[in-house]
Amino acid sequence: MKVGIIGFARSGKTTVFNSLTGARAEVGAFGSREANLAVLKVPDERIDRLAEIYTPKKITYAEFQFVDIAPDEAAGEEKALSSAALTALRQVEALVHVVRAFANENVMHPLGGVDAVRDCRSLEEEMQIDDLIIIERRLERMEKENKKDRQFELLGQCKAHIEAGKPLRTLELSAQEEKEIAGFCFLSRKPLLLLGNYGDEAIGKDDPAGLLAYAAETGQTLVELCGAMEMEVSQLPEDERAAFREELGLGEESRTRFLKSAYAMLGLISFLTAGEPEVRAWTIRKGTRAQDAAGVIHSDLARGFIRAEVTHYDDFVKAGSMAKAKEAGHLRLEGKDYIVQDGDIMLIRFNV
Ligand SMILES: Nc1nc2c(ncn2[C@@H]2O[C@H](COP(=O)(O)OP(=O)(O)O)[C@@H](O)[C@H]2O)c(=O)[nH]1
Ligand SMILES: [Mg+2]
Repeated sequence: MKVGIIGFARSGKTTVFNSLTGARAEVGAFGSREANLAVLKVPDERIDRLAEIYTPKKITYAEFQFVDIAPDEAAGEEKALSSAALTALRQVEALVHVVRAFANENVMHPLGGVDAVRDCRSLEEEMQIDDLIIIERRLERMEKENKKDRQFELLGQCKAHIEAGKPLRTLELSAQEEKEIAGFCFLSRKPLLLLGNYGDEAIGKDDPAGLLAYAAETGQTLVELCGAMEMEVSQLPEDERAAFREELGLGEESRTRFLKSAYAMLGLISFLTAGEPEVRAWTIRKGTRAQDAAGVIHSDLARGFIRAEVTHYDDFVKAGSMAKAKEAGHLRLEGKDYIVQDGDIMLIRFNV
């Protein structure tokens, strides 16, 4: 899962990037030209337990890849997204908007004062305008070529939706229609998670920046955290973190809260594979067929799919071993249309 971190200059994008991934990218950086890239391994007790049982050569957790796009000085700061950023973001599967909600006189906000809800609306507008430009350009060309097919109609529908002030992610489309516009990689159609970046003065207060109300009104998901403090804690030795969190009143680890919200919002689940060579978690969307899940492991497995041998993790752990789970009748043979469930341990039989 590839996630792009977006937001206005100095909203704390790099700070949040560091606190979620444990990276040490330069904060307050202006001269950096390179995007920051890091991977967040998804903690998973099931993988830990399977690794104890199988003692595999390799253990692989599910991963979120984060990209914190480099600021573009030439582009100015009134906009959150430069044209270079807009292009880079087309490749990501989901967006995290880091919204500044902290006060700090030494850190200037590009739009003047701190106003978290205004920032949310402005950034939505930027993405929608960019999508609209792409749509209008295409529609114009189609008109010229007199190509008024289904896509023409569909793009017209997208245009009307944006002109009504709404992001494309709230437009209901059939799976077929979704496929037809996928190639445009519309930014306002990508799942977006709001990440409120609060100062320590916000701890214990109820919705100090109005973001919770905004998220409720727009049907979005909000994760609240104190970026600067989280980043400090994330850079402490692991065994000291819990005590500091407690002392600072930070609550549950921000990574865990972020991941829970992200999985729920994106409709993600994990299936597992286990053996001597590797114990591994694979991330898929809810509702994925066994054959498509096999394709996440390797395209050969999807192409030559015969069947999946499936044991649910809970049954496996209760039984104690795969042999015992099988004896107890917990090993199922499933065909290509089986809908994979969270925690399924899968062995794909294939032939190419
Ligand atoms: N007080 C406070 N300052 C923060 C917080 N998050 C970021 N900052 C400061 O804001 C400035 C910009 O942060 P940075 O992460 O580089 O923002 P970016 O431009 O969005 O990547 C830095 O000076 C940070 O120390 C926060 O939660 N509280
Ligand atoms: Mg930065």
